[in-house]
Amino acid sequence: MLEVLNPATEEVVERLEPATEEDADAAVARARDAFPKWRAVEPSDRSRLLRRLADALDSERENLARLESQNTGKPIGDSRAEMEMVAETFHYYAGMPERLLGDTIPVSGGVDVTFREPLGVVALIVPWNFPLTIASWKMAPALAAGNTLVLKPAGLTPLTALEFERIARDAGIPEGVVNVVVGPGSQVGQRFVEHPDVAKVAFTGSTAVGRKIMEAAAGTIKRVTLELGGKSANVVFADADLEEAAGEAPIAVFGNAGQDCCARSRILVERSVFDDFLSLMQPAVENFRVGDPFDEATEMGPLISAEHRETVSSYVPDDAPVAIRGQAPEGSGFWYPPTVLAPLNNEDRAAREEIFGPVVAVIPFEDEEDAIRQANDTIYGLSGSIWTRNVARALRVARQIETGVLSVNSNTSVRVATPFGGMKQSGVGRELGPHALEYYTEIKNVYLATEED
Ligand code: TAP
Repeated sequence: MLEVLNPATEEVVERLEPATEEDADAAVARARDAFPKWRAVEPSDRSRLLRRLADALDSERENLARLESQNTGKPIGDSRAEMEMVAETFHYYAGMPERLLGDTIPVSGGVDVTFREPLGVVALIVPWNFPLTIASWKMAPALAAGNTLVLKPAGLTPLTALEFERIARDAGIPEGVVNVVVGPGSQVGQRFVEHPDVAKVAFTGSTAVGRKIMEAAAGTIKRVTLELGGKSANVVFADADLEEAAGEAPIAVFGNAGQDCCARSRILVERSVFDDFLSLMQPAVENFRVGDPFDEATEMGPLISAEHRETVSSYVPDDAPVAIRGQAPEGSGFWYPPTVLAPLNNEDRAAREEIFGPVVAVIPFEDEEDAIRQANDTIYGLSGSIWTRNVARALRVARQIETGVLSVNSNTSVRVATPFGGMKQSGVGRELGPHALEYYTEIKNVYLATEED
């Protein structure tokens, strides 16, 4: 029996029978049967159904947010913002079925046109850190393009995905189009990746599992998109608004208790302002409000599990240079305090590996060239920030940092209308914006001869 916990209290909130490989096969069969009917739904009708689903998600936002906070321990304010994004994502892609445009290409002797065809059954495998949000980034474009889907949430956080399946059914999405299967990744997830009737796998999770998925998908030449780990740099130049950069830096890495692929977990600071930056950051870290996810003032909840807390702690051995430490509750719950390690070297383990917890490495740099070199000295390339008042430098540096998304004088990474995804070992493909549709469709070229023989 799968016991679903509340990580803030360690209480069991739900017991579920985990699915088996046979259940995975049955879900793929339902999705395969539903595919010809779903792709044949007129684009305007598919739009209408997705809009109805988006409206239903809007009206269930509070219910979903409370469930997400209970299952992940994230602050209720964060969950509300996430559920707003889930509904917005469906509203955005509801407009897409009638906008899947093709080309007309000038050729001799006839007419040449392209179509964007759906792929078929797509398997979506998602992690526990933003359970329904990341699932929505995959489900909405997949459905808008005419695919049917099987969704495997993480075993630790299946509750909002199951609720989503009910909401989709009630909103009139036809039987078999959306299939949620809760079971272990090594069985259910693996089965989806190898299944001959699955056309594509869209995965978000660790780089280690991403590698396995890419390998296993080779057997059936499946399309694969991967959103993987990160070790993003927050680059602070001496000419930045230091107070703002230092005040914002904690939320950029302690938000979601650091369990965020976009966490700015390396702060690179120009050496001439290194000490000033740390002094300015200190009160923001010490006052970071860690505690009850249902207290409206809370900024950070617990980690997801006891096992994960062990992993995070291993990056802060007794002799680690802890420069600043925040507060965390004691007693039940998988708590860990916000922790700043400084000064660190970019070669140190805590600066190289994705910790996925509230631990940040602060590293000095000498000049622009050194900042770019250190920012790029990682296997990852997902997100990052640049803090400077010099616009020309901001653009120059942004073009040279090897990441899929970057922000200047801001910590944001994700918007519904803009492409999101990683370079290097942070992944393959893009989610969100119109770009995501490229990854849920295949281009078909049709030539029609018009000249008489
Ligand atoms: P993983 O351990 O990689 O798990 C992700 C999902 O894959 C879970 O549903 C898991 O199932 C499943 N899975 C595990 N082994 C599998 C296999 N052999 N075949 C198919 N599926 C398998 O990641 P996590 O610990 O949940 O999440 C943290 C990681 O996700 C971090 O590295 C983080 O950076 C990354 N992440 C990346 C992004 C983006 S957008 N780049 C966003 C969020 C998170 P079970 O857990 O149920 O067994």
